[in-house]
Amino acid sequence: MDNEDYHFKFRFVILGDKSVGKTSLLESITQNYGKIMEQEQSDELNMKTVGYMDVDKLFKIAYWEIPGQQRNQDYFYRYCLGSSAAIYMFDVSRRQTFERIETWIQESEKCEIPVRILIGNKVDLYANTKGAVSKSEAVGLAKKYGMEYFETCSIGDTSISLVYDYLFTTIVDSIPNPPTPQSLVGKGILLGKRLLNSSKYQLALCDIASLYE
Ligand SMILES: Nc1nc2c(ncn2[C@@H]2O[C@H](COP(=O)(O)OP(=O)(O)OP(=O)(O)O)[C@@H](O)[C@H]2O)c(=O)[nH]1
Ligand SMILES: [Mg+2]
Repeated sequence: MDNEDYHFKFRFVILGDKSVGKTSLLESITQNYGKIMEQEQSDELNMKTVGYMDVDKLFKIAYWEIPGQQRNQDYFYRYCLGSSAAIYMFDVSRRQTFERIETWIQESEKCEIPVRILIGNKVDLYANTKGAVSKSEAVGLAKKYGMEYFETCSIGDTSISLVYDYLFTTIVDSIPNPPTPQSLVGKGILLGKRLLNSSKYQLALCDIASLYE
């Protein structure tokens, strides 16, 4: 597939303190949902792009993880800007990573990322950890920012599928029919050649245009 050969393209950004499990989540999702097309890793950004076929549509989905120790504000802002979804992640067994979540949310606030979720990861360590973050505390924080809350074990259990299904469905359901570039402003969703060049799409656009004649 060439760079533009898709119906829709969008990006997820994964944020949270060091060692909460962001890379593990990214690996888990990209291995299970789609085929890896591009990947690149540096001290400031870990990115993977997958091609994912859902029924008859080809999606190109980019996952950008900002490592927990990344502190360059310019880069941080640039990486978050234009994302369709933000995943804020903490480690339920380390309370300080939960306490820092509001800082991550506030630092990325001006990017106006339309879909945002909170993840409490490493729930497998929950039972053995004194002072672990309870589900009700985390749900309270998520509600404060209008987010859904998910508990995961990002080193591979089925909880990952709930996260993926929620994000994918929420974004895809927000795409109008037919999608025009104007109708997608602020959603971070791009239209690719597979859609733009299809005769069905061209016809749908003509139908809209005829409303204004
Ligand atoms: N027990 C347990 N360990 C986990 C889980 N998820 C990740 N880990 C472990 O936690 C450590 C850190 O995970 P990473 O995915 O590298 O964390 P990160 O958030 O990407 O860290 P930075 O990129 O440094 O900010 C690794 O040793 C993982 O194997 C989990 O759900 N449960
Ligand atoms: Mg990482």
